[in-house]
Amino acid sequence: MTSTVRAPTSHPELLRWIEETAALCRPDRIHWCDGSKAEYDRLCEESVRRGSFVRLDAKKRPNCFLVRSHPSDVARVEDRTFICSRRREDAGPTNNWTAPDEMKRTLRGHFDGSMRGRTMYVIPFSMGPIGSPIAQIGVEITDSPYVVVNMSIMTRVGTAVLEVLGRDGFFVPCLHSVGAPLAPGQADVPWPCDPKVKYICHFPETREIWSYGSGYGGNALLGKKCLSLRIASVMARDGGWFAEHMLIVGLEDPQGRKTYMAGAFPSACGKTNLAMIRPPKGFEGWRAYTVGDDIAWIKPAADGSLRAINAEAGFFGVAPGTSWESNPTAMETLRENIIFTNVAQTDDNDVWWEGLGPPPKHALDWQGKDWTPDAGRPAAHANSRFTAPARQCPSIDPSWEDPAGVPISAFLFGGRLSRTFPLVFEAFDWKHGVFLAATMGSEATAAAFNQASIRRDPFAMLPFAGYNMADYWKHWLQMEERGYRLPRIFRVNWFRKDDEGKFLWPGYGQNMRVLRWITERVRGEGGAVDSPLGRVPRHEDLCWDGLELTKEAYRRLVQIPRAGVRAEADALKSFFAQFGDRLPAGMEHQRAALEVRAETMPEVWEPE
Ligand code: SAT
Ligand code: MN
Repeated sequence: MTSTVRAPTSHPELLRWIEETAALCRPDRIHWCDGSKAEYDRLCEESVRRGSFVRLDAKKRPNCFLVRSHPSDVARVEDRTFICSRRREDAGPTNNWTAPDEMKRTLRGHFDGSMRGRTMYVIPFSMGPIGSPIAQIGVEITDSPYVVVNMSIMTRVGTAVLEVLGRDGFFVPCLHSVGAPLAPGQADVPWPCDPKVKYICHFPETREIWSYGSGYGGNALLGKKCLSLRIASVMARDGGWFAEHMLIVGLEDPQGRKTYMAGAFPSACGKTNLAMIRPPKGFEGWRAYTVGDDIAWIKPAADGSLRAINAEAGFFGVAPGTSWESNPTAMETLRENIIFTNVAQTDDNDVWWEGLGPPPKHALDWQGKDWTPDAGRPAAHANSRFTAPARQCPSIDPSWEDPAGVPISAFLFGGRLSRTFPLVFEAFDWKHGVFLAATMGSEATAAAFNQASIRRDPFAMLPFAGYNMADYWKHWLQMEERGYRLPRIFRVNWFRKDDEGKFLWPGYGQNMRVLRWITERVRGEGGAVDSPLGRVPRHEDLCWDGLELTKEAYRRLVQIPRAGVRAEADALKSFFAQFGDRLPAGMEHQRAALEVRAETMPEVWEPE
């Protein structure tokens, strides 16, 4: 039987939902999370005693824990992710769909008794600074202590949220169960989950989330992709704002002028690295500040500017590849108070992952098995993660918790493209920018010359838009008609290669040269020339202090072959066709205009 507790709220709708859910899931206990440090410490300690968490070395990693997931529960499950709108067309061709009533029936069957033998935690949380006009409140019910402590880092949890919610405030109900009930006397496992059945379901019209069977990251921390992107994208469409899969970074020049930009990149394109960029040699007097690395909520302000908040309070970053060379800011952030998931454990009780530095002679791999460098398998899972409080990031922006948000001057969209697409180019106008963002993507395979097929990831939102992608583009296009001071739109590509397959651009901190040009463009200062794809800087338009990059090397970074442009305009035909008559006419106009530019351009376009 569920033992009763005094609820710290008198919100009738919330109380009714808790009661109903407890009756369905039948937990042994209910715990209302207050978000305190004492609660966090106690849950971690209990998890260590149960064998779910490993406490890392107190000197090397103070207050840090390592968690190993079930080997099958290591990433988001897109094929088990559903947008359950009333009408199938509203979910669109890029989402899985099931009718809401039917899905609820199925889910009730799985949630029935799913929390037996466990504690049901109630987590009131705010996405964005508590009380900010851009923030939203959610309440997650979960039977996973791992979820509770991760949510405490990634969001703002606790009593202060309930105070803002009051008696009749709006909240998004987020129901989660790992789907592993315990029979009386049955021993628990370190990472309970349902290895066979998983459902990550969104009900956009009623703004609800139900997640069953997984304990991992984006499947279980429901404030993140589920609320902040899939549900919030629908709320943003309805309310005239943007909920985006974007980092936010602020650049300060030596005169103290600050420019904020928001950027969307598909996974594995260095989003967290860019959010934490450090100015390179030659950029003395410049500073870069981090506002967020994954989710930006952007609303028009009274003065017509677009203002953005980081919806989150922490970083859930990919560990492999993070090092003192690639991202020293992240490395400093990871010193204490971190939850590591699925990385390797060294013999001195610290962590290690591929790309961190020389491998240890011996370690335990992400599944806790003995590992040596000649094991023939990675020590850390490729999707192993760190959960880190944003406030301890050394580059965190002084305004990162400003309830009014920071003003956005530029949008960046990037992918991983070895050919055709220059290092950076600016859209001709807003409509063209929306087209560039809608058609971005990364190479699926680096096949023969100009043949590599591009896996499209519009706005880096393909798995995260909670409604028809074509309607999402329409929403972006319509923003132009409302008279706001809209940011300029840029495409970037750090991944251009030469014919031998070598990267042409050093990347990482050197990307600051591109960001600096963008700050100049938005102030009306930086130079550029028109190309068939957009406005491209010439060699002399970028600052080269501290880096030797010859005019010839630069030429190869930005030149555009006609065959590549033709192939792009052609490939977009079938990409757009899947949206049928939901495709906004403006998108096809842009595609056709690109086709025309391909026909009139030289064999190879170059900036001079
Ligand atoms: O697992 S998360 O969705 O939180 C992270 C990611 O896959 O981008
Ligand atoms: Mn992400």
